[in-house]
Amino acid sequence: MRKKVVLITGAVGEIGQALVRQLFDEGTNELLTLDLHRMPAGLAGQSTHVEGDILDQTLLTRLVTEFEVDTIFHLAALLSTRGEFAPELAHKVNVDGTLMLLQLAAEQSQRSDRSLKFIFPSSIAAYGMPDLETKGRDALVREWDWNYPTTMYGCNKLYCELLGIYYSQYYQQLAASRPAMLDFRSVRFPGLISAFTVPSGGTTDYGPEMLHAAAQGRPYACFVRPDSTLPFMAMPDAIDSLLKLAAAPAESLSRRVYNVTSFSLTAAAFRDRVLSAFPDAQISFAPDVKRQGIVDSWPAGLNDKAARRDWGWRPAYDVDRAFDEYLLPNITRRYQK
Ligand code: NAD
Ligand code: AKB
Repeated sequence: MRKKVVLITGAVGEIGQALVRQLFDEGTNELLTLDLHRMPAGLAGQSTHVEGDILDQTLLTRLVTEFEVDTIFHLAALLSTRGEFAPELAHKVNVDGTLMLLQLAAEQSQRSDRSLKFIFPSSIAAYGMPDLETKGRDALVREWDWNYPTTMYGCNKLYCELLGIYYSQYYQQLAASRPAMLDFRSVRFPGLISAFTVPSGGTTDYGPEMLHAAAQGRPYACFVRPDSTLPFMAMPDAIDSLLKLAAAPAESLSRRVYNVTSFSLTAAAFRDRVLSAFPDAQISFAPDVKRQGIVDSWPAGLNDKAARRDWGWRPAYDVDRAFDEYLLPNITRRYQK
């Protein structure tokens, strides 16, 4: 008999590491993880880890022959800044990789006659605000507003959301009889901030980078203007939202893609919070016109009413709690060691 598992792709990344830790701590020990890289020492042994590429069809086929996949958290991706330097590669990993996994999940659902859950983290990158005036005026965008991304990554996310809906609702729609379809669910995340890992390749990275640099006593030149505003969320809330959405009864869901957010703040307010904890930190602003353009196209805040109503989403960490109880104490301890 095949072993039943939860599959996490991109498991060595920031969200992946936090998700593996959380699921393992909750006692979900049947975890199958896949990433280009090996698991860091602290997480080794918490999952069956496979070092490999999600674009490797032979590998994916072997995995579903060996394991009965119950739920997929598909995290593997190239993020927004990296995607602008390698747009075709980003498309391959972000779109082709997702398509392959969706097809495989759809086939598994049909074979076992049971809806396999496919959880997909989308992003504020799926939005594209036309100008700063509109961004200032429309401070809480809804899921269907401004779906005009300006990055390859944002285009990939928006299209993959649609592919997920297609595979859940319309795949093989002309066939005589249609067995179980996969159950695709997605959250659109703001910028995430972890106390335990440092991001790379994203455009919201200036927030966490500023914080981690200050805690290490390193100077930091922020690549956006002080007035740049984006929504953010502490990593424990991001993990909570993925698990809550995965656990929600299907009949309570009125959509397949949900905004989730916690707090919005300017880069200057971010710096002030960092300075209040690390008064000697050297933080300057040296905006990079191109990355600034991406940040300006992303909304200042998200309307997450649908997630709150349908599956009880509520962030546990508002801005004060995120900094005072999660980020600052853990980051300080991390670099004191
Ligand atoms: P990350 O860059 O830290 O992790 C991504 C992981 O995917 C890396 O470990 C990388 O090795 C792996 N990966 C890349 N290409 C791969 C391939 N071809 N095969 C196998 N593994 C591959 O990113 P993250 O912050 O952990 O993000 C995880 C997911 O959440 C991504 O889909 C990202 O788009 C999404 N997301 C993240 C944020 C954020 O602020 N961190 C916000 C919105 C959405
Ligand atoms: C990025 O900046 O690319 C990510 C995201 C918001 O999706 N952090």
